[in-house]
Amino acid sequence: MSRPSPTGPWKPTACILCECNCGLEVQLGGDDGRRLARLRGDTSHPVSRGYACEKAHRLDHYQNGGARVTRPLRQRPDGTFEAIDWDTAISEVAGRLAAVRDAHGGASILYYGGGGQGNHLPGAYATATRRALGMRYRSNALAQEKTGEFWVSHRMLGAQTRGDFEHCDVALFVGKNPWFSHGIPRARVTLKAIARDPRRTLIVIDPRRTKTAALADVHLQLAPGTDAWLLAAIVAALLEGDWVDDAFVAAHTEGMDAVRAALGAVDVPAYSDICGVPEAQIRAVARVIGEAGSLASYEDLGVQMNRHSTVVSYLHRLLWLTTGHFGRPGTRYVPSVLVPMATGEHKYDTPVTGQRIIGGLVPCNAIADEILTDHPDRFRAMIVESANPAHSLADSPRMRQALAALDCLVVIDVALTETARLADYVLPACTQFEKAEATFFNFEFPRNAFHLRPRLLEPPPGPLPEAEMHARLADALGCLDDECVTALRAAAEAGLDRYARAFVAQVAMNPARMPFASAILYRSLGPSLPADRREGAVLFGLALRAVMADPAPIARAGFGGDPLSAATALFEAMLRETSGVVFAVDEWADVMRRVDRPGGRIALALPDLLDEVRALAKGPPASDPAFPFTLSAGERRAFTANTIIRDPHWRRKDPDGALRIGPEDAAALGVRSGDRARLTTPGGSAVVTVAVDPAMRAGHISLPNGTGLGAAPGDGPTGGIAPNELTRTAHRDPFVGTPLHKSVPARLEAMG
Ligand SMILES: Nc1nc2c(c(=O)[nH]1)N[C@H]1C(S)=C(S)[C@@H](COP(=O)(O)OP(=O)(O)OC[C@H]3O[C@@H](n4cnc5c(=O)[nH]c(N)nc54)[C@H](O)[C@@H]3O)O[C@H]1N2
Ligand SMILES: Nc1nc2c(c(=O)[nH]1)N[C@H]1C(S)=C(S)[C@@H](COP(=O)(O)OP(=O)(O)OC[C@H]3O[C@@H](n4cnc5c(=O)[nH]c(N)nc54)[C@H](O)[C@@H]3O)O[C@H]1N2
Ligand code: SF4
Ligand SMILES: [Mo]
Repeated sequence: MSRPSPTGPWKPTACILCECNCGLEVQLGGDDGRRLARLRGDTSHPVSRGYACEKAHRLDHYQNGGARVTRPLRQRPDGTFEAIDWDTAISEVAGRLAAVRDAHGGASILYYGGGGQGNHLPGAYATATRRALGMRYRSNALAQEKTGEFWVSHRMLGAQTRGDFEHCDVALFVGKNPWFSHGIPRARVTLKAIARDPRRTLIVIDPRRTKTAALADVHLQLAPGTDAWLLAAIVAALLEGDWVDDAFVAAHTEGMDAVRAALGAVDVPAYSDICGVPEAQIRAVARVIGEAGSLASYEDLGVQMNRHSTVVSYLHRLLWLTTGHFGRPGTRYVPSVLVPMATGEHKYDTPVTGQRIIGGLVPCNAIADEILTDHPDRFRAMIVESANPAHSLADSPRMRQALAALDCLVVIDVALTETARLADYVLPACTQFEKAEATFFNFEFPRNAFHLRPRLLEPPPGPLPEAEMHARLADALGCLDDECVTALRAAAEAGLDRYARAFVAQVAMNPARMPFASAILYRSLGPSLPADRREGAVLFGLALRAVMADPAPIARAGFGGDPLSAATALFEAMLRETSGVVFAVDEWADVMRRVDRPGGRIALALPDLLDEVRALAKGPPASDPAFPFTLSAGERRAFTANTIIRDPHWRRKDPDGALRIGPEDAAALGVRSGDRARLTTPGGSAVVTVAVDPAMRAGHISLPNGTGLGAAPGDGPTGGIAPNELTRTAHRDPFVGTPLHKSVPARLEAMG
C-alpha cells in the first residue's frame, strides 16, 4: 500500500497491537480521508508519554488492509456465505442460541474472546447477551497463557501482582523479551536506562540471545524447557547463601519451613547440569538478587507456555517473596484496577472432562474435548468475539473440527478470519478506529491511568459497534426493559447527576435489571454522549463499581466525595481526557493491605506444587530421538501482532515468518538462510523457510506467532506458517491446561 499524504489535524487514539496501548496521534489522509496517514506517539498520554514502537506506524494496514466483513453473513448448507440484513441476523442469532439454551441449558453455550490487545469494551457489553442466554462458561486467550500465574498468585497472595521496573535496582525477565514484546510501559527506554546504569542489573533467562538478553548484564542462556531446575537452583542458592529476608518472612508470610525443607534439598550442581547454566553463574545471580535493594521481575510465555509452567510461576514467586521484594518501591505491587481482569480462583471444573477452571476461564486446550463428545453436558454453541481460536488455539485441525461440530457458531469480528469462515453467522464489527474503544490492561503504579479513545472515523455502512449488537441481542431475547430505558434516557437528558441517581435506583439496586446494565447504559446514557464516545457509556457502571470497591486511591486522583459524585466525576474525566486520565493514585502501604489471605499472611508453601518441586530431583524425562529439536512455536518479533493485522505486507521484514535455527545445527543439517526445510512435530508437518541465527542455542528452533493467515476463504495461508497446525492440545500443563508451545518436540529435514 502506498503511503497517503495527510490532510487532517492530529487526533488522539491508541495503538491496538499489544497490551501497552501506547497513546498515539494520527493524521488521516488519502482520497477518502480514511487512511491512517501519519502516526506518532502522544506525549499527553499519562503512561506512554510519547513512546511508540515501529509497529504502531503501520496501523493503516489494520484499518485498510482488506479481508474486511461489511455485512452480516449467514452460512449456506454448502458452506458458502450469503449476506443478510441486520434485523434478520439479530433475530436468527437470538433465535438459534435461545433454542440451544431451551433444549440444553445456557451452560451449553460457550463465550470465547471479548477483546484482543486493543478493545475490551465488547467484553463488557457482551455480559448482557451472556446473561440473557443464561450462559455459564467463558474463556479467552488468558486461559492459554496466564491462568497458571493467576492461580498461584491467588493462592499465595490472594491478589495479582506486577513489577516496578522504573525504580528497581535489579530487573529480571524470565521467558520474556520486552524489547520486542513490550508488556511494560516505554519498554525500550526503561530497558536501556537499566542497562546503562552501573548501579542497576538486568538479568534475562532465555535460551535465545534475544535483543533484551544482549542488553543484559547477565544472560542465563538455559536449555529450553528447564526453567524449573534453574529457578529451583537459584532459590536453593539463596537459602544456602542466607539471603532470606527473615524480617519480611516473619512479619508477612507463613510456610517458610516447608519451603526450606523442599528447596534446601536441591542439588545445585546437578540442576546446573540439567539446565546448562554454570553453577557459578547460578550462585552469582542468587547473590545479586539476595543483595539487591529492590528486584522487579516479569515471567511470560517462555515459561508460561512451557514445561512445568505452573511450578515455574510458583518458584518465581518464591524467589522474590523469600527475599522480601514486595510492597516497596522498585519491587512488586498490587495495582488499583478499574476492572478486575481475573481472580485466579478455582471454583469449578469443566463440565465434560473435569479440567480446573481458573478465574472463570475454561482452559483453551480443553475446549475441543468439551465439544467433540457425546456427553450430554458438552458445549453445543459458541459466541466468538474479537478472537481467532481456529488459528490461535493448539491443534488447529482439531479446533476446526470442534467448531464445525457445534449446533451454532456466531463470530463477531472485523475480518473473515479462519474462525469466521466456520461460523453459522458472522456479525461485522466496526474497527477499533470506527468506534470509541478502551482496554482494561491498566496496571501502573502508583499512578494508574485509563484511556477511552474517541473514534477517528465514521463507520462505513454495514458494520456495527459491538455495543449496538449486544443491545439488539438483549432486546431480541426479551431482556431489555423499554420502560426503564425510556425513563433513564429522560434522566440522561436532564444531566449526568440526575442520570446517576436514576441509574442506581432503577438498575444498580434492582437484581432483575443489573445483569443487563451494560445494554441499559448504552441505550439510555449512550445517546446523550458525544457521538464519537458513545460506546463509553458502560464506563459509568464500571466507574461506579470501582469507586464502591476501593474509593481511596480514586479520591487521591481527584475523584472523591460520595460514591455517586466520585463515579460521575471520574466518568466525565474519562470522556473529556481524550489522551487518557490518571484514575487512581496508590500508596505503597496499599499493597500489603491488598494481600487477601487469612491474617494478611502470604502463603509460601503450596503443598501440591512443593511435591512437584521435590519431583524435579528425578531429572527431566528422556527426550524422543525421533524429535531431536525443541521448537518454540510463536515467538514475538518486530512485526508480529497475534492475528490483529491480517495483511502480510504490513511486515517490513521476515516476509515468510522464517524458522530460526543456530549456525551449528544449520551446518549439521546442511541448510542455509532462505532454504526451505521440512519441519515435523508429533502434531503435523510443514515446509518452512530457514533463517540461520547466531542468537539461537543449539537444539532450539523458533517460529513467529500470528503468521500463516489465509487472505480469503479457499486461499492458502500466506506469509509463513500457522504454528498451531503443528501443536497438540494434550501437550499441556497438568494443573491448569495451558499449552506448552515453547517446547514442542520437533524434527527438521533439509529439502534437496
Ligand atoms: N511484537 C509483538 N509483541 C507482542 C505480541 C505480538 O504478537 N508481537 N503479542 C503480545 C502478547 S498477546 C503476549 S502474551 C506477549 C508475549 O510476550 P513474550 O512472552 O515476551 O513473547 P515470546 O517471544 O512469545 O516469548 C518470550 C521468550 O521466551 C523465550 N523462550 C523460549 N523457550 C524458553 C524456555 O524454555 N525458557 C525461557 N526462560 N524462555 C524461553 C523465547 O526465546 C522468547 O524470547 O507479547 C505481546 N507483545
Ligand atoms: N502456537 C502458539 N499459539 C499462540 C501463541 C503462541 O505464542 N504460540 N500466542 C497466544 C497468545 S499469547 C494469544 S494472546 C493468542 C491471541 O489469539 P486470539 O485471542 O485469538 O486473538 P488475536 O489473534 O489477537 O485475534 C484478534 C481478533 O480480533 C479481531 N478484531 C480486531 N479488531 C476488532 C474489533 O474491533 N472488533 C472485533 N469484534 N474484532 C476485532 C481480529 O480480526 C482478530 O480476528 O494467540 C495465542 N496462540
Ligand atoms: S505495539 Fe505495543 S509498545 Fe508498540 S506502539 Fe503498540 S502498544 Fe506501544
Ligand atoms: Mo497473549
